[in-house]
Order: sequence, then C-alpha cells, then structure tokens
Amino acid sequence: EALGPQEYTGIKMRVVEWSDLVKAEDLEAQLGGRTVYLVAATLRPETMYGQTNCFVGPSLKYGVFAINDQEAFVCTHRAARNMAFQGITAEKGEVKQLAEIEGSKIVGTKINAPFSINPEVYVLPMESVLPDKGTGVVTSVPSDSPDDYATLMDLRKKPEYYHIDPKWASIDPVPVLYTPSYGEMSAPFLVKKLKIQSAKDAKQLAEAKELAYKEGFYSGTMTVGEFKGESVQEAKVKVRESMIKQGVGMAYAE
Ligand code: A2H
Repeated sequence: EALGPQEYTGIKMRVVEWSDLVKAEDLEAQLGGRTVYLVAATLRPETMYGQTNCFVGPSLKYGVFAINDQEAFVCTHRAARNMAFQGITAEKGEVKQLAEIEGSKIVGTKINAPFSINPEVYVLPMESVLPDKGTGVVTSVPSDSPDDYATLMDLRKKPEYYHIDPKWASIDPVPVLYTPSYGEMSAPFLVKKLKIQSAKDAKQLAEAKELAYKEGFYSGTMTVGEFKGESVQEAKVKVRESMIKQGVGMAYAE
C-alpha cells in the first residue's frame, strides 16, 4: 500500500432510478427530500469521460448518509466516517445514516455519471470491490482500467449467472486518451496481450493495472473533453478541479 495518504477524487453519481430490488417508496420516506448520489473514489479523474457503468460489491453493506440538508451519499460506513472528519459533511465528525442497502440490491440502479460521454449508466456487481478502500463504490472506465474491462466482459458473458439485465452492461468502452505503447484503449489491449481470461486472473490484472497506469500517466494524451490534446499529467489536475468547481467531485483522502 501507499506510504502517505492516498488522494482520491470522490465522484458524485446521482441516482436517476433505483433498481426494482430497492423499495424506493420506503427509502424516499427516510431521505427527507435529499438528492441521493452514489459516490465513487478514483485515482484517475481524467478518465471520467469514459465511464460506462459503476460497480458495487454485491455482498457489501452500504449506507445512505446525510451529507447536509440537500444531499445524501451512498457509500460504506467507513467512508462516511472519513468524510465526516474531512469537512465533507455539514457537521464535522458526525455521521447520520438514513438507511442501509445491500450491494446486491443497488445493482440495476440507473445513475448519472458526471463528465461521461454516456451520462446515463447502470450499477453492476464486482466481486473484487474491497470494503476497506475508498467508498466501496467504483466507477467503471473499461478503456483504461483492466479490472473494469475484465469484469465487464465477465458480466456480458454470463448475465444470468450474475443476475443482471444485459442492457445494464451494454455500453462499450469509450476511448478517452492515447498512449504510444497501447493506443487509445489501454485496458482491452493489455488484457489481450497478457492473455487475461477473466476478472479472477488477479496476478496478471495487477500487472496490467500497473502498466496501464504508468503508461497513461507518463505518456498519455487526452483525446476528448475540455483538455483534449493536453498530457494526462496536466489534465488529471485540471479535470479534478473542474469537477470540484461544478459540484460533481470532491477531494477525499484516506
Ligand atoms: B480507479 P488504490 Cl480508469 N475496491 O478509478 C477495489 N478497487 C477500488 C476500490 C475498492 N473499494 N475503490 C476504488 N477502487 C479502484 C478509475 C481507474 C482506476 C482507472 C484506471 C485505474 C484505476 C476507474 N475505475 O485504479 O489501490 C478505483 O479505480 C488503479 C490504480 O487506492 C481507483 O481508481 O491505488 C483505484 O482502484 C484505487 O486504487
């Protein structure tokens, strides 16, 4: 793990329509009129143009937490507590849980992914989501994240097995940046090159993740968005700032 604190960008993904498994009426009654967002933690804000879905751990427990009088966030209790100590909640140090939801029930929820070329995306299950990292919500960018790509391909191969509607996994990876070594789709390129068969190939995926991250960071150029033509290194900071300014992102550390 990293030595110092990890600086993430929290991405606010507004709930557009809850999955059929969530008793939306009962939940609404607990929200006090607040708008609900799934909040994902990412190290690669510059790739958010390429979000195609979002992942939650199907066997993890999530809370709906009051951030202020207008907004509520879906994340792990641990993340909500961290947020409360980072000045993200209205009352410092205080975590107010409005409801609890199992990850498996959030799957199928339609959300709005900020900055994405496909703004309406669905929540899908990912077994490898860790309960003690970030918010427990992972936004999916299959063009640049080998884990996201491998998981999306697994889900597409066996939708019945994963209890998903194929429609939820139907958005294809969207190129957002170019690298000299891997072209404009680093993750699919590396998954093929390292002969990764599924999201269970953890060792090769760790290698692919490392390669994609380094090549993107040091040699990547943006091909879409406000900072098109700029280096990934420059765009990373600027996209983050832009998301924060527009109220769809926040600094989150742990
Ligand atoms: B990244 P680090 Cl395009 N469990 O965001 C598993 N993975 C998690 C997680 C959790 N609880 N919380 C966050 N993550 C993922 C984008 C991305 C990411 C791209 C490429 C690589 C990449 C889109 N998914 O991560 O262990 C999130 O996925 C590889 C570095 O703290 C987050 O950034 O270094 C990253 O792992 C944080 O990983």
